Amino acid sequence: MLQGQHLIGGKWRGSGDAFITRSPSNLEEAVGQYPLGTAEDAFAAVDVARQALPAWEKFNTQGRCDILRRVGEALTGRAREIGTLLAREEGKTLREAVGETQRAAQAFFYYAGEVVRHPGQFYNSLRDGHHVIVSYEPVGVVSLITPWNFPIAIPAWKVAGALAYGNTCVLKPSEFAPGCAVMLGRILEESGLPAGVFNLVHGDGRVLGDTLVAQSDAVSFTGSTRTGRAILQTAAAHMTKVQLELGGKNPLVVLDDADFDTAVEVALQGTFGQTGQRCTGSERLIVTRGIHDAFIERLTKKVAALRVGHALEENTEVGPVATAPQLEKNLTFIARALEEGAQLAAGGTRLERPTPGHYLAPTLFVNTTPHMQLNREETFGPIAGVIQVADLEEAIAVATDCELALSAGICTTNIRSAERFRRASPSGTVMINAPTAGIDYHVPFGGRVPSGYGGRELGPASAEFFTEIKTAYVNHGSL
Ligand code: TXE
Repeated sequence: MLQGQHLIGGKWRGSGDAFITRSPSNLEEAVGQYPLGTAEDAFAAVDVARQALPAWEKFNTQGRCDILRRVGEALTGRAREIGTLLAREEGKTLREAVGETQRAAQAFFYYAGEVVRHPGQFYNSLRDGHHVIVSYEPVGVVSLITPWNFPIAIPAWKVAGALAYGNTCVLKPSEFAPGCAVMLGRILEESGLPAGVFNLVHGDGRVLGDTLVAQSDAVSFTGSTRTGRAILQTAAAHMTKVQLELGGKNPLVVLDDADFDTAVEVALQGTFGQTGQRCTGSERLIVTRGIHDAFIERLTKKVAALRVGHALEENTEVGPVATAPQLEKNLTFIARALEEGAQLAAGGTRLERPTPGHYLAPTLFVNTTPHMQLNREETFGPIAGVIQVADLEEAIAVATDCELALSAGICTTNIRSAERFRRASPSGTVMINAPTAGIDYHVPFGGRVPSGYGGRELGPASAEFFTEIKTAYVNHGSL
């Protein structure tokens, strides 16, 4: 069992109350033990991060780049080991978990490059004998609060971004899957990161959150919209800079002229990949009349054939649901959908496997309407509902009639329809003939309120969040 600890000021520590994580593939298997952090731990972590800030801000540029690159190399080299821990603790398949670790490594490589591409501008001034320099300085101490569904990729891209632009940070990983964050902390240390630049605290976000948000200069959060709102309130009271990546209820439109095989595959991947536990997962399948029957027939067969099982078994295509509350939530959505008259085409029940776990059959509902709970609130599981519509215009109306606006997709071979959809969608991410989930690290990612708040993550957008602008007027006199 992994013995995780807080990492505060270069010291691994943690005594007192502890919590244990269990594998959702086998609830009899304990995966890790971690200290249950207190507000004092959070305070201490922010404090040492603040002390480490002046030296890290001035740290040699090549040296900082080298450290991030070494972290990327270590994550690559240890992808299977870390992926195995991830799959055991969170429940996604080993293939998905190793892929996620490799993606985490790529984020470090990208940000290693960003260190030397650090932005800045030079302007001629309006005044004779002056010029203007615009520079981008670290925000300061950044708290990074992360969810369980991507327990290495999301911490990696937030930490790498924060460090690349000269910030120090405190990571608070999800209490459901903190093991990868411990591995990341060890790797950062081994890669030569000075003590106090990266700190790690474990525990209940409701206990640690207020201190982290109030004491830090900025907070970057990924998680539920509800928690995001709570963080925003605390941040507002303390004027902490804030970035929130929140939930989605992502529509995938399939038009009559879609390439049939592509559309089925896009729906299958977008909905059931990573056990459907992605903020960008397709949760509403909006299908036009002409293709509808054939599409749901093929999709139903594919969904029913998905192999659900232990995350570490080679043949498993869909792992267990990650947490007990999440399984409960999924089952509640299924029961409510049935009550509201949705027709079950596949799944809908828990599954028994040789080991006791949170196994749920991938679930597809057909004949659903836009007003059912299933189509209005984020389910965050291997569940989707199909809504039949007449044409592109009705598809757009249904797709956009939703508060959440993170990701949206369309399958069509008509470039005009694709472009009409791209423009009409309020979502921060639009996918054409590709699953609504699956993002690149070098371009901005995020959604509009209430799916996101305070600027995008990744790509050039992260420089905006992790830096503060300084505009300097230089009077050098006439030359
Ligand atoms: O999220 P929480 P949960 C959605 C998804 C899921 C639901 C609940 O719909 O069913 O959220 O998941 C920390 N101040 N998403 O309960 O509570 C917490 O410790 C500061 C979508 O796991 O938002 C954890 O580290 N922090 C999402 C992190 O916030 C607090 C991914 C996320 O937990 C806090 C995950 C507080 N008051 C869930 N309370 C996505 N956008 O991908 C909790 N935390």
